[in-house]
Amino acid sequence: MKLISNMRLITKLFVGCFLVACLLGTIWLLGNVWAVNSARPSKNNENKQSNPVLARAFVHGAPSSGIAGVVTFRQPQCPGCPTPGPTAPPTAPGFRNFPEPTVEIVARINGPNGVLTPGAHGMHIHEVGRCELPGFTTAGGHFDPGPFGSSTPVDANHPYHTGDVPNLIVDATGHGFLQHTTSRITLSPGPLSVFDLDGSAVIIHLDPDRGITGVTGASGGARIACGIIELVSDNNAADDDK
Ligand SMILES: [Cu+2]
Repeated sequence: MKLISNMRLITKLFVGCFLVACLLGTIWLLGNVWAVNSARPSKNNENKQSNPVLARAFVHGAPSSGIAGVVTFRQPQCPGCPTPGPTAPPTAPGFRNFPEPTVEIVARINGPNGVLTPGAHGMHIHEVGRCELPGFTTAGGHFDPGPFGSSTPVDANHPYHTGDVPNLIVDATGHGFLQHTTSRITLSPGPLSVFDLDGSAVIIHLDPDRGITGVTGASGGARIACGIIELVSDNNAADDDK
């Protein structure tokens, strides 16, 4: 009789321990699932932080020139940039910091040998998104919203315009290439955005940009190709051009 009683007690203890172990295991499992889900950013946040802002310009010379190509612009989202807001001491209540995203520019421009000659060609972002012949003068001067803000005469603030970038380098077979990263412009809205009221354009020049101030023609001379900068809504479409 005593043996049976002991057996029942042992069985009860065993079942009790088993139930407690199951309960603790379930709590541990639920805790881990919650922790993993909390650490994973939601799909919306992920896209918001990783999707760059993209733009491109299809560049063409005069119809008979054979010059054509594309310039892509890529501005990573800037979650770490300072948020615009009052940061100055009380003596300057209007002062604000602006985010400083960078924009990667990749240009691939091709042309017949002898037209797009081997060597350096001035390339800039110009202040108006219009490319009309003859001479593409409708693109205006170099994009330069500030702080100096002087596109005319071009030599006065060159090579410090906001839209000044290094030369396009053309090889012996007529393939021109430039890769450059700048913090002078933005694709997103703001005081340095290339998407202001009249837009912006890329101009390729006949001669090299000598990168000096106050010398007429030193920024590249005649304009041989032009492309209007357009925002790209489909990220994949811009990737195809890279
Ligand atoms: Cu120019």
